[in-house]
Amino acid sequence: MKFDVLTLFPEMFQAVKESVIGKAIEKELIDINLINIRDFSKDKHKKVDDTPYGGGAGMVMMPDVVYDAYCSIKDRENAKVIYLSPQGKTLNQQKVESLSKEKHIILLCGHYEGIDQRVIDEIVDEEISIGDYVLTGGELPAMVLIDSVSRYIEGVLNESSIEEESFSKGLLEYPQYTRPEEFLGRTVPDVLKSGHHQNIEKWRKEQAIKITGEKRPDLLKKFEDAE
Ligand code: 4FV
Repeated sequence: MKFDVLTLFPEMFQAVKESVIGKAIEKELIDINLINIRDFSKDKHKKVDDTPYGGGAGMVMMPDVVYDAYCSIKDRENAKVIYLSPQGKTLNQQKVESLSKEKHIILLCGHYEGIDQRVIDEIVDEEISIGDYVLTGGELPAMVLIDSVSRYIEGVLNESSIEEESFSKGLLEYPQYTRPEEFLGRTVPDVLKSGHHQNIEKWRKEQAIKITGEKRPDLLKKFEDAE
């Protein structure tokens, strides 16, 4: 999986190059290529934004600078171009799983009040939001997408952990425990120490349904409707 990222703050992406994703990059299972949009400003002051037509607060990213940065990406035609914005469909596990089947994704990160609509209309295939709140830029949403999608790439995680994890079955995760056996007077549920795998499986499913019902009844309804 190849990610090309169009951003004004490439240094922010160091965060996504740690731990599991970092190892996946080393193993060349995923490739993250960062393109600094400011490098494509023809202005001597490297200007990338300007005041909005029609007035109003804030600045807007200029279409030509963004477009030139986009045109620097080889084989961009076969890539899926995603603009991270509050106007997009909200990212969820199903969307993550379907994106993980793409070979090449280009992520466009906005800043300020956003990007001139004309370049969005010209190059963007899909808008995705990570939630109904306003951030200072699209970089964090882009990293959320890279992290969540990369976990589905063959070899990034061991198979079982993907199958097992929450949301992939539509339910929240069951509670987890590890040593020490006693902590602040709190113990581990006996069934988990029983070695009886069917009983453990049964307890975990019951817990996942109970917790989903308590914390996300909307998800439980979807799960039961799908059952
Ligand atoms: C956002 C979100 C988000 C809006 C203006 C960047 C900011 C600024 N992106 N999910 N929520 N973007 O708030 O994806 O340009």
